[in-house]
Amino acid sequence: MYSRQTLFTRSAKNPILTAQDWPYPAHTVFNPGATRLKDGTTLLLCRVEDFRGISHLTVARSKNGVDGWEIDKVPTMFPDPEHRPEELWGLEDPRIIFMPEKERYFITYTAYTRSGPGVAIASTEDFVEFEHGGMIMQPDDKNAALLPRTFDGNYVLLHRPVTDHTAGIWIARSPDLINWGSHELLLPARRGGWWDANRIGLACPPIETDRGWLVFYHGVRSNGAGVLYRVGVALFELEHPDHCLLRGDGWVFGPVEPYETAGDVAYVVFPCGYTLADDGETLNIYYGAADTCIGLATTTLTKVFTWLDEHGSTLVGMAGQSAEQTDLVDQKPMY
Ligand code: BMA
Repeated sequence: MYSRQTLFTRSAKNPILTAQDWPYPAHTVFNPGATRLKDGTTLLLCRVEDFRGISHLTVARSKNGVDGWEIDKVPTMFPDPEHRPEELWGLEDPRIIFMPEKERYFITYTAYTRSGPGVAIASTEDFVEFEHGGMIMQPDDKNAALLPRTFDGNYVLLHRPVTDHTAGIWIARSPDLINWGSHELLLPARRGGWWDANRIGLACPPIETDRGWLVFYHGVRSNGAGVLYRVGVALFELEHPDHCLLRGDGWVFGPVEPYETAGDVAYVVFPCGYTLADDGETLNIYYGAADTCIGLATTTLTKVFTWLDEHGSTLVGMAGQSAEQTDLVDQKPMY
């Protein structure tokens, strides 16, 4: 049995990256997308906030994914509102996936437009040259990632529009990565006093495992002091990613350490990327801490599934369930 306290191990080097490590002036670095390149190098695409308050994205590479980071000397993806008006107020919170059939990495990121945040897409082979695909989801929308393959000829995107004052995770499909439709609510925020009531969003891109797509998501709790961002987990069917198999009840990771509880936005852990080690088991989660620096937390797939089997429910707050079902079931205490 794994408790929330032992499920993840924070790196002894945390925070693994801060603005002080940057080769050029930066206010904060946080919320990185992550991937492993073919040679095993860990690549983080970090959100860097400058002294205007506008964010861009910069690549950091490391052989072991923990230290020895080589950071691009200049911003890697910088807003270019003259050619891409959607990037007026910056680029934020990237998610990276590798699409084998296109042999390219796809990056979905928040483009901060005059009308609010929306989802934009870009692709690359080498994180040097990028092909920009423009906005794929209009404001207010964020926290999007593609699945790395097609289903019945369609690409699949998970994203988080704001609807009727709540925010949940939706699924959309596209034959060409340009036109998106067949929209469905995939995982709603719970209600009432839950840690993930009213506002949730995708954290890392979905992780393909033998048992299905493992989806880490963040839940936002508003309280008198501000907000509290924590991370939960759910599992979706491999061939039918719109079908939720299990949803964890409590959160699995939350702000505890000083660099997570103090900073520009206190009490925030915000993962946008993961890497899987060569053993196919060890899972590294890269996260923004307090909107100020970057942390690394490690677990294994076995630990997460053990936890999910113990704490997961098929009935709490899934799409298609009535309010009565979501409110009344599973009234067991959580430790
Ligand atoms: C969310 C996003 C994240 C940020 C978080 C906490 O809405 O904007 O970029 O880390 O809030 O401030």
